[in-house]
Amino acid sequence: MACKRGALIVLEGVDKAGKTTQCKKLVHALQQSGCPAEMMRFPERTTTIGQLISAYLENKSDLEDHTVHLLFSANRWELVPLMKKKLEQGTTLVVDRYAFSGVAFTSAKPGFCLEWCMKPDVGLPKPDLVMFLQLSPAEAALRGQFGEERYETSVFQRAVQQKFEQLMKDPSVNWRAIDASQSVEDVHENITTHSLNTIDAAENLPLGELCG
Ligand code: 2DT
Repeated sequence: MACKRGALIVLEGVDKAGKTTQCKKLVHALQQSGCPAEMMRFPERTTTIGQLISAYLENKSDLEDHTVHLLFSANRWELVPLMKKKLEQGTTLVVDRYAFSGVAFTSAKPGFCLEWCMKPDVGLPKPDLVMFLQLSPAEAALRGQFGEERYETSVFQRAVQQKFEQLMKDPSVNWRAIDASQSVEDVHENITTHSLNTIDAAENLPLGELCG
């Protein structure tokens, strides 16, 4: 009998919302409950393309805005064969940022529209669930200073948040808003419940593709 596929679960949100912590906790909880799960993140900085992106984010290099957008997308495409293989083998993938960050961050720059930004990611594996960790700019500020990387300013993060809000209106994507102002454990419980439901449902559904 063919094995049931894993689910593609994405966590998105602005900086300081706790995405990485929650991804790690979710993978651990799923594994503990006997469900094969692995974490991935985008950008995946270890590949050749990922290294170009990493240097850009660390302000060690400058790249033209369209170019870097396409590199972020290429970084996802280069991992698609691996993602599909794992999902087919029954492993659930918990992904820290995906195409939605790509669109939200680039379209927050002047001169970019959502439509153009979405095009390069059309056809990527579609997540079975995208959880958006919601945190107001005021609450984010209480969690400490932003880091040193490009994009880590409160003005830019506010613009990104607005773009995410626009993206969340897309009914073709299974969005769930998660209140990230709760305690780490409460957020974790909430996320785990949604994920387990999604993993059950995804077993019987084909993997979709992102549309424009
Ligand atoms: P972290 O490694 O701290 O998550 O920061 N970004 C991410 C984009 O601009 N486009 C993308 O496609 C993706 C996935 C968000 C990575 C930074 O890169 C931004 C923050």
